[in-house]
Amino acid sequence: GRRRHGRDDAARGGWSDSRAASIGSVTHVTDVCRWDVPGRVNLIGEHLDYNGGPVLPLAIDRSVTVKARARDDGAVNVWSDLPDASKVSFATTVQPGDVDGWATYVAGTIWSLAERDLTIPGADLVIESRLPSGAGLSSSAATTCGVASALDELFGLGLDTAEVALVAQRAEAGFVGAPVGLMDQLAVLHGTAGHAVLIDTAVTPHTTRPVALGWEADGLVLAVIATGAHHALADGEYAARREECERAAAELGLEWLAQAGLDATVMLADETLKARTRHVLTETARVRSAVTAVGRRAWPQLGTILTASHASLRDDFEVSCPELDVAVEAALEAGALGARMTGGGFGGSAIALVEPDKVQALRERVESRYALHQWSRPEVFVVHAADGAHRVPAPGARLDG
Ligand code: GAF
Repeated sequence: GRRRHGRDDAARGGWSDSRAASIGSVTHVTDVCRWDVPGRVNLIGEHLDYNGGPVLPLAIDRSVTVKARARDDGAVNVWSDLPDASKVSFATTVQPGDVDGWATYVAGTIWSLAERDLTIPGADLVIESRLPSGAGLSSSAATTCGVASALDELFGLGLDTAEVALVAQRAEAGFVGAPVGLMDQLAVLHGTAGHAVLIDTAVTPHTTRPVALGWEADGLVLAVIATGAHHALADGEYAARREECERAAAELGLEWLAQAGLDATVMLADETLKARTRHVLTETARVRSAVTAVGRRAWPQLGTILTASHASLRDDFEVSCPELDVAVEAALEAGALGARMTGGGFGGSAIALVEPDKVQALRERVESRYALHQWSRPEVFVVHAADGAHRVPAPGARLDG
């Protein structure tokens, strides 16, 4: 990978027992380290990362910082600056179900490393977040990738970026219980300032390519509308969508649903599977059109594509909710070129491509529509495409190389 985690290749080797053993004897390269990992918004390509389709997320300029210090007593202590979060402690041999709440993502990452025979000797961790949590901006991927990156550096685990992403994904799937794809992890690891990350999820390992975003030079910004809504059904429904897509692909005799031809919907009898497949196929086409529109700086066209994506997620994939629909409608009424929900759905955030001098009108419009419904006040802010995960020199840290 472009960015090496831990030590150089000579010190790496495979996932061998001998390496696991060397971790037990604490061959760490630093005592203290600090990693900064951004959140993400997905520009387009929703619910495609587990269907072998293309996705186009960007890392944003709001991040999670993970500070880590090595221990050698088999204990992990975690502090966070989240409101009401008190210190959480557990053993490095933590198992699913042992920890709940905000620290699940941290414990899950340590469990996920152990599942790879990388049981750490112990750590003190501090998680500081400038990402609204539960806003669908991937504070979870930022946390899991940040913890994995920091522990990799502390103990010289030799993980490359692709392995960090897999460790983080397994933490969510096997410990937290959300069977997510790899989009969020790859976005927060591979993002670069001013670019989105085009990810091809049809190939293993997924390939990534930066796509330059020129809208700011042309007088536009990307606004986020954090709805504040988080519908409890989200996790069960996410797994249900995955399962429906797998069923549709199996009926069509395909490995990935995104590979289906345009006639696929005709070949499926079940109306629900037809609609899910229609979303996957039209969304796949929209990602390709969006990449072309971005390349040509055809912003009104990009806006139209974003709004069409929302309609498809609302009507065919059925993962939107009233708060997201109203946010999108209000953004369009305020003059946005396009708007859509972003991320898994059932709450979280919407994005809108809009002129900077219309952002305030957009905010007011969304707020007044929300007030009418007696929903809590949404947060509207502009985001810029930012660099992915990176280490920050920590004061007092002994850094090698
Ligand atoms: C969530 C998941 F974590 C991603 O993997 C992706 O499937 C997304 O929902 C939907 O596009 O963010």
